[in-house]
Amino acid sequence: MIQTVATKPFNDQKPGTSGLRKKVRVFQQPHYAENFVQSVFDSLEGFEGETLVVGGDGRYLNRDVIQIVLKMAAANGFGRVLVGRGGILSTPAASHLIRSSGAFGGLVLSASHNPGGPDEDFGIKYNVSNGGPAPEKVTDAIHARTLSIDSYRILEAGDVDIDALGSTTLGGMTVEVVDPVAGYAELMETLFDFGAIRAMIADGFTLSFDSMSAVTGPYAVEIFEKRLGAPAGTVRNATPLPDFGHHHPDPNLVHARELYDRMMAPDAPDFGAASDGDGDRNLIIGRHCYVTPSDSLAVLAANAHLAPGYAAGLKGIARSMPTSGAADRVAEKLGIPLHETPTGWKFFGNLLDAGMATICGEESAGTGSDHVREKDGIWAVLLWLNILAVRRQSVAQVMAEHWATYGRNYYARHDYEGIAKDRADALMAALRGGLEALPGTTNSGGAVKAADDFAYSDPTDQSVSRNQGVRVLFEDGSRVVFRLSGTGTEGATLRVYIERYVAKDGDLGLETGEALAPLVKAAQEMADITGFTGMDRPSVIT
Ligand code: VG1
Ligand code: CO
Repeated sequence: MIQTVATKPFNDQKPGTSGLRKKVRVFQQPHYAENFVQSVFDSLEGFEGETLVVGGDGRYLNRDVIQIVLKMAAANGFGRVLVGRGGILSTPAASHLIRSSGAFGGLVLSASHNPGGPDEDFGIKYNVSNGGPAPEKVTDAIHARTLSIDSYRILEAGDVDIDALGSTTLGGMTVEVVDPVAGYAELMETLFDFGAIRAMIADGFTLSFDSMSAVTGPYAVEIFEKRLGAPAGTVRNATPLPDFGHHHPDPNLVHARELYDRMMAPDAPDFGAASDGDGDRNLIIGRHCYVTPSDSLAVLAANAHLAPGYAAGLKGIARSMPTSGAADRVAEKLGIPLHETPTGWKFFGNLLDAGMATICGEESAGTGSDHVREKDGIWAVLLWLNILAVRRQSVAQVMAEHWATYGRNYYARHDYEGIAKDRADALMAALRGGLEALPGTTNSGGAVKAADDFAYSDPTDQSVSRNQGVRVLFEDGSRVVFRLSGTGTEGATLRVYIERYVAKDGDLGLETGEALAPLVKAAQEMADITGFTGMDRPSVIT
């Protein structure tokens, strides 16, 4: 029986950079998840009888919210729901499943790189029929609906068994429990030369992949160990756990420290990588050679043609504004357009749909292509492996040649976490207020050439997104960018992105901290970070 349940709006359900993310305890309030799911459905038109995809990264609350979604989808008139077995679907696999099944859309349950568990984070994100995160006009409509909602519809029924493959019915709707890995692994085989990678591994090439007890475990074991022949144990922390084994599933130099240390050890494997909670991010570390995500994007774009799926070349490259300009130089050399978008994958969807870009990336360890409409961690690892298998070089050699060709963009991101929200807002307001006066002045970073608050006009639908981050550009091409995170669930996080370009005949072998020190100082001077936050150093440097 379909129940209509009376409810009241929650005033904190505005989707952020990537869906709605809150503490688990917030989601556990009566009606909280239901309100949001109903608000999503209420913002859509024409899904009667259509297919919805549901799955998540296995974190705490995943199974409970899946049952809610199934019963609400049935009560709202969907014809079919595809759910990953055990409630598991990595974000890129969900994107692929939406596309390959012709679904109307999907709900991805994840708080991505945020920790999981009863005291940690949960999230819900709606993806549209192209497989990508809902664009801003949809998330704005969802938010508006959360503020006026007064009831939701849910089927009164027992829980569906989501651990056994196959079909059942729920009210008038079909529920199909699908293998979360198979379709995705097959897609990967169409893009990359698995034979060449397998031969490289058989020849003694060694790799280590850290799934961080998050969603990529089953995908990585199937692909790297079973299909590519890497020895058992190549994939570490391979079982998705509801609390990620108390780890923070963010593949950066702080939280993937174990991998970093292994890759810097004398007996390091040839190649190391890690992914995040929901499998859309990637960290690449070669033997004794860390690769910044911005450089990784540039290298992948420059070499993508070596993989079968990209042999015809790229149509364009897109990167988020704070991502370094390393990819710009590759686009220039290839003679293809470079698009600069705001932070968040939702801005790449239109460019990919329009065939204006093939490869996209963000400095936050996200890279992907037009094979799906999300960033894709395992995809990036496979493209790296395919490139190494063809070039028969180490990661360090590939990087050295890349910089010798294009120059080097020294790059780091400094995060100041857990700032009181009003202090963070005051810092940004002061910075914005001083922008006009900056050009023509000189500080520790050098002479300021230009300063603005980034606004993006989507070339496909002319929609405009403003206030996407403050950028300060220096005469020598260096850059400092400031923005507040849109994925956190506690206080505010200030992100400061620092970049310095050194041409190919310059000093390419500096230590990053040393190369960027004057710009770090300039960031302090311009934003008075210590004055506003009381912090004299960042909490995380990546
Ligand atoms: C962060 C990253 C951004 C990324 C987003 C979602 O957003 O900076 O590049 O797209 O997380 O990634 P923010 O607003 O906190 O800076 V994921 O892997 O959490 O879906
Ligand atoms: Co993620």
